[in-house]
Amino acid sequence: MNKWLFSTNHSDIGTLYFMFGIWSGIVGMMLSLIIRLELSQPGPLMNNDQVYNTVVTSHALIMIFFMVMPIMIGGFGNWLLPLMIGAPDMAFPRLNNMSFWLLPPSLIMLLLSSTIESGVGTGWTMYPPLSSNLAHSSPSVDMAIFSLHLAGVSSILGAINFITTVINMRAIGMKMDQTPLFVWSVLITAFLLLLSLPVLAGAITMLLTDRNINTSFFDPSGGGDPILFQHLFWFFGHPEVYILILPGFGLISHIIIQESGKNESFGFIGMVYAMVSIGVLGFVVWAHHMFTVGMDVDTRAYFTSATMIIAVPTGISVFSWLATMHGVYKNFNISMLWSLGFIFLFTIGGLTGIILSNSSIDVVLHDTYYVVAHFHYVLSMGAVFAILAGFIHWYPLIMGLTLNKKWLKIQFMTMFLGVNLTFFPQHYLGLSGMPRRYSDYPDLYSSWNLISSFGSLISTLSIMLLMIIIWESLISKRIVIFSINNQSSIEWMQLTPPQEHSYTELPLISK
Ligand code: HAS
Ligand code: CU
Repeated sequence: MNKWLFSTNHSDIGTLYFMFGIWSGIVGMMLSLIIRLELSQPGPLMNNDQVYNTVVTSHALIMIFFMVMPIMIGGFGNWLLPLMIGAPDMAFPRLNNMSFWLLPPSLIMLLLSSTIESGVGTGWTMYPPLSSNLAHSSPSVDMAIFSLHLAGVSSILGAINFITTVINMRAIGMKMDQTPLFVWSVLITAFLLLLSLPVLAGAITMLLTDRNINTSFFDPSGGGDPILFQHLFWFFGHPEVYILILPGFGLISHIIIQESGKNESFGFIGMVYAMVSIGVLGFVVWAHHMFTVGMDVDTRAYFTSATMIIAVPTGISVFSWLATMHGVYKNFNISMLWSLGFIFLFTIGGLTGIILSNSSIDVVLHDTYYVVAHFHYVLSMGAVFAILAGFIHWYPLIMGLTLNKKWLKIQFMTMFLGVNLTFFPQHYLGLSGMPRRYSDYPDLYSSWNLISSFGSLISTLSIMLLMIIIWESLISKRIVIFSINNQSSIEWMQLTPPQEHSYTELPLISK
């Protein structure tokens, strides 16, 4: 008990983050099933639009703040970053413990917010006036705000910890241009967190005071402006989407380098500059989420152009991954399959992003399912594929056990099929005008919605298969031992323990 509650050890805290993220991921997945069930055919299912919107809001917030961020930054960051820079632990181990333990109360508050009247039906963007006290009069929105405060404090403290660790605790002689790409990606992500989260905290605190103590930051009748909230939110919100993907870039780079048998990425420095540019540019494009608020034409032209420029560094990353793979003709293993899936599907999501960045097109597509398709290609198939690639790739390091390869291949195939069936039709729904955050639709949209819901069932079954694969590995106890080869990459070989009790005695050389 004390080992986990008071842990100051980076890998134990990383394990806590993993377990927390996986648990939240299951909750988020169940919420998504409720959404797809409601939308599987026209007509009402739960017959309550406020509750439907609450489900949508919780799904988004849980997936973003309690699944992707804890697993990528908290889980992989804590496990891998100190190992990769040769540090004994994080710079502030007790702060690390606090970062993690702020999350469970935050998640509990978010879940409890749904039990007050009919919950937070605002969408994860929480725009006033919908989130103000007239449209949401119960304390549920206040609960969600406090939940985000806690999650924000947790992330800011984590970011301070990662930045300090990378700057001060690298092995002697390790210059920044010798620091691995995953470490770079987490460092850049930490800066994005540090600069963007306080703005979100400010915005939701202003919303809190508007709701409770009669300020009018976002209320025109008191001289305020609801558009101000959108600016503040998206000044956080757009960097946030790169926070969700950049650590994934780092994970994918490492997997591709290692599985291609190379020593380093094609264009290492280019990759670093690309990730830094994505991070910097990410702060000056936020209004592409607000093209419909009535902007003048020059502002629209600026935000369209600035947004499109991000395709350049992102393209540099994509082509560097492909170039790193060049010349490798061997059977692809499972983590490589996930990486290839990542590159292909993330690129599709990126290209629809470029389409949306055109302000005149976005006026038509904004708040339709086209946007939903775009961000699920970069998130459900970008961020989640990177997580699964990393999880399968480093599972032997983290658990000391191996997974069943044949089942993993089946699981990849079903997941690939499932997510594409779910989200590709949503492009068509969006292009023909189906709005997001609605619980019902005209018969016209039936077929694609049915296919989409069917796809979500396949993905869910695929994730359940992954849980069975993990369970199988835990009970079969196929132990691995590690050795460092002459190119200083870690290799492992598999041992089947002769007796049940002997497995814990084996030392893991690599740690
Ligand atoms: Fe996005 C909305 C534009 C990347 C996530 N995005 C969202 C939302 C989320 C999200 C969650 O401009 C919805 C938020 C909400 O709830 O309302 N996005 C972009 C652009 C990129 C981009 C230009 N998004 C991401 C990533 C995400 C993410 C990464 C998370 C992981 N996004 C938008 C816009 C909206 C938007 C609009 C608002 C829509 C609306 O109306 O609400 C870029 O970073 C993508 C760059 C990547 C590529 C692929 C690889 C590049 C190659 C180089 C060659 C390509 C070229 C382009 C030269 C481009 C291979 C040529 C163009 C062709 C069409 C062929
Ligand atoms: Cu954006």
